[in-house]
Amino acid sequence: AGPDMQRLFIALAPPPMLLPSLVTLRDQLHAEVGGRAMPAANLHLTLAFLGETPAAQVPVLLARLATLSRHRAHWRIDRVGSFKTGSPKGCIVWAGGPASAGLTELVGTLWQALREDGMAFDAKPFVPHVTLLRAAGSVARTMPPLIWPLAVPQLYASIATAQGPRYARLGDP
Ligand code: 2AM
Repeated sequence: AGPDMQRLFIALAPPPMLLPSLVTLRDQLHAEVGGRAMPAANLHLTLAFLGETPAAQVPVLLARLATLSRHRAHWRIDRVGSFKTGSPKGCIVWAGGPASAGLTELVGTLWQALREDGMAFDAKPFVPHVTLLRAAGSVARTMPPLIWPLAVPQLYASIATAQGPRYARLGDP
């Protein structure tokens, strides 16, 4: 990291209508399995993780994202689960569900655009999830579905603060 590098990722912010449901779910899970609750402003669905990236690439990324068309598709959150992190502190607890055809297409288009622009990103298979807790216990169950209308992906920078990372949306008016 350096002053000319930024920790970047591309994500969808939750539709405002879904945010209260996600926060309620987060709080229920927090009461069950503990850990650190993600602040509501940090909730997102990551589509591509770029990591430390030269700040000079930010305008290129914003211009590229502006060319992506709005998808008329949806994604369905129908379960909660957890990932082991390898740290002894516990799991990441998330809400998610299988990628819909529309979400798979959106991610495919985005990854192809990033490759055409020569952007480096983490190309591990896409597992759509919204992280709700960190350093928590494990959980796995289905839940009443939440329908998430897909929108245009946004560029985020992860900014370290004393209270933990804050995710800033770049290019917002
Ligand atoms: P996570 O919530 O499951 O940790 C910012 O760190 C966002 O990028 C988070 O949504 C994080 O997922 C995601 N991400 C994907 N790949 C990552 C990686 N290799 N390192 C860190 N975060 C990654």
